[in-house]
Amino acid sequence: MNRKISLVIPAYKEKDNIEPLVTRLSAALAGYQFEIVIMDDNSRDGSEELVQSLSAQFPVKIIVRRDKKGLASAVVDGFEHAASDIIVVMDADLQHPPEVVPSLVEAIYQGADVAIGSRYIEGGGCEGWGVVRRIISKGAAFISHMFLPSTRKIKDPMSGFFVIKREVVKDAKLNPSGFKILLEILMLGKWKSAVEVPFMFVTRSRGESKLNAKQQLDYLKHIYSLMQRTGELVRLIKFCIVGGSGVIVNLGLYALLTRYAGFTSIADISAGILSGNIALTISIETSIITNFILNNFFTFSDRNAGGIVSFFKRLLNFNLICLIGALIQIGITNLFAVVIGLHDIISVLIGIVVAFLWNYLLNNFLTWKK
Ligand SMILES: Nc1nc2c(ncn2[C@@H]2O[C@H](COP(=O)(O)OP(=O)(O)OP(=O)(O)O)[C@@H](O)[C@H]2O)c(=O)[nH]1
Ligand SMILES: [Mg+2]
Repeated sequence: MNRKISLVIPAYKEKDNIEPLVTRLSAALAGYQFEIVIMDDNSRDGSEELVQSLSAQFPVKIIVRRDKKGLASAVVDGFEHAASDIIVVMDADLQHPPEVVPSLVEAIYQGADVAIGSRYIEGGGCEGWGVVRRIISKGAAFISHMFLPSTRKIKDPMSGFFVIKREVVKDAKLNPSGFKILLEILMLGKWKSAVEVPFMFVTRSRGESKLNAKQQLDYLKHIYSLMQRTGELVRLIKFCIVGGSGVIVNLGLYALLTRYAGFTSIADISAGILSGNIALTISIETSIITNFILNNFFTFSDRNAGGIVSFFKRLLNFNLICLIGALIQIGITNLFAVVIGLHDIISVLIGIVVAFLWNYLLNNFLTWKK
């Protein structure tokens, strides 16, 4: 592998940051062979002229796209303008300290396919962030871990500061409208090992932030689009279908047992409550087992490796999660119907939705681990 490095840096109206960025990068990367590619979206703030004059002294160039297409698309386009097999992606506003770049690059030299500047591992952090921004950011990482399995091993999958080998993205169909480019790469790129290196996301001292509420909402759209493109949405739908089949098994078996197999109806109090409840328990447990088998061989057929022991371990896990799910459903339904006083049918529905999410996420995360 060629050891030369290309730095792809999306920039929009970052004129005041460009000179200190280029100087600090050049100092940090003395001893490395590198080029800096600034991907500008028609800032018209003098960035272009500035980079042209800096290029006499530093290995830097600026690509100006005349119609602004956004951050992620600037990075994807930047891959085409970068000449090396090792590509660094970082912001132009100095929130990603240039001095951390060498340790990320070294991680790649040592064999990692992706090296990520991480705010969420020991030694990393975010300078000057309030509680709200911290919660939003952690919440966003949590959502990604829950719904996008390939990001689970990464503590900071939304970082904009990372290094990749070119082959990771060579054949990947990246959607440049997504805002979080690293998420795209982790979900659609070809990689085996990823390493996180801590860094402090420092406060911006010049220029203005382009992050707004709309982009935070777009993040959810991005997650949805990635679920669609990677088959995770189909998995969720399969889980729903299996859940529906479980309702039929549960109801059907209960009806069979109480109508044709001698068990008494649960409503028939004169016959005692034992018989009806045994029928109910048998039918609930049977539906849990049929749901497990269908999920194991249909919904999670790509994650059911291992012998008979792991099969039964998964069955036990699934069973426990579903039982806790049922308790949660009862609790939530009571909370809304009894404590809050909502209509009973709506309360039951809310209970179903919460229990469904619980079952899906926990089983996706624990029973059929990726
Ligand atoms: N080419 C290009 N670059 C962009 C665009 N939007 C943002 N950027 C650059 O992408 C980087 C990150 O954007 P910021 O606005 O700093 O977002 P952030 O760092 O997540 O948020 P803050 O902490 O508020 O700064 C910066 O270098 C921006 O200049 C865009 O539309 N096109
Ligand atoms: Mg920034």
